[in-house]
Amino acid sequence: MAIRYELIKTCKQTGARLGKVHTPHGSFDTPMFMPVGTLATVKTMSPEELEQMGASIILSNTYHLWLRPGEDIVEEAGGLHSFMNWKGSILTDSGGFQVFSLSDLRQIEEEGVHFRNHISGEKLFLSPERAMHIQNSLGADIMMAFDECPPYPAEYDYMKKSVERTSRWAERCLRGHQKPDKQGLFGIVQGGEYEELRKQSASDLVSLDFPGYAIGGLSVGEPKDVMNKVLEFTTPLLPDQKPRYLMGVGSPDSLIDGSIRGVDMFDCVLPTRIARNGTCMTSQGRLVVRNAKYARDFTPIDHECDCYTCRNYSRAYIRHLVKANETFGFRLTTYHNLYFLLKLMRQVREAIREDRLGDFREEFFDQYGFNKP
Ligand code: PRF
Ligand code: ZN
Repeated sequence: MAIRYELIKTCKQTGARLGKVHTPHGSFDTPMFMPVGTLATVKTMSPEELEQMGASIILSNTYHLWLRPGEDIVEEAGGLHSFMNWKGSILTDSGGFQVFSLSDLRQIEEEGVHFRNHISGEKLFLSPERAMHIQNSLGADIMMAFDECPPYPAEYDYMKKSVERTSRWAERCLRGHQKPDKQGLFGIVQGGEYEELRKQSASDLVSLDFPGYAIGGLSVGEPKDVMNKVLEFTTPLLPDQKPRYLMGVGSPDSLIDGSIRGVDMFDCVLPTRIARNGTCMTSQGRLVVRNAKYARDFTPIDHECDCYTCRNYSRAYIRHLVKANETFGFRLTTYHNLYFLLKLMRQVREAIREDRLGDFREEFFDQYGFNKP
């Protein structure tokens, strides 16, 4: 088995899990946030910088690397780790979600999905077998099953058909996976907001015995309380001894609320994407550094932060760089945002260890401004 999960303890105050995931490229502590490196790079960051800020696992995308440069080139380089010079763990998403969110003219059939390349317009086809073949070539430590992530809201009858197809696809993924000793394949629970369908999906996938499980189909436009409810009834359906990954979620409040509901892994483009338009996450809430009020503000982005950016540069300087479209400005905001979330997860783990994640949540939400009316 390529992936092993070690449950260290649960928080007495909240039930959140402290654990460790062991992969062929090292171990990482959970709950953990995974920076997103869609095209085999976490935009503007070097692997050394990622390592220095405390990242131990990053995410990349089957769909994008298949289209360019092509998985055969990555394989010829010796796999994604050596291609991009990242020594830590890597997880690749299967392409399912990206096909649904990026391409037009898609047509879903039992066999797979027909769609058009979002760059060239060329006609393409992705199936469970192809997604496995590509991910085996990329060689990430964790690969994801090929699933359908329906939009929110979706009718119960459509969702039921979709969940059943996703379960059949999951079985095909397991059969198509060529390197189970080197790469762990996670199943993805779907079912939207419907408890019955989440139950069906989880029970189908758990019976297939994946080394880990993801919860998909959330953060697709539903209100936060819906996401929290779905997590509350979904995580107890998953085995205690396997890691759980909530896909595409990375706002600070959701990282805490997901951890409280038993989630171990998260990823999101949010910190890196907003950094590139000059928005920073801080202990006092979001800060838009482009704002005129920072023109003569020579204090750091976040006075509570000890990252490279905050130790060395001012809001005024970063504002100037970002407004002038200088690459270094985007590097500084990206570094800070990723550091902020990785540090938040360290604090979450520490709070679980000390059985006080509920108290930590209250303090953090008060400061960040989530508790304001
Ligand atoms: N499925 C896959 N990738 C995903 C999702 C999903 O449901 C989501 C949903 N937020 C993000 N990324 N395969
Ligand atoms: Zn900082």
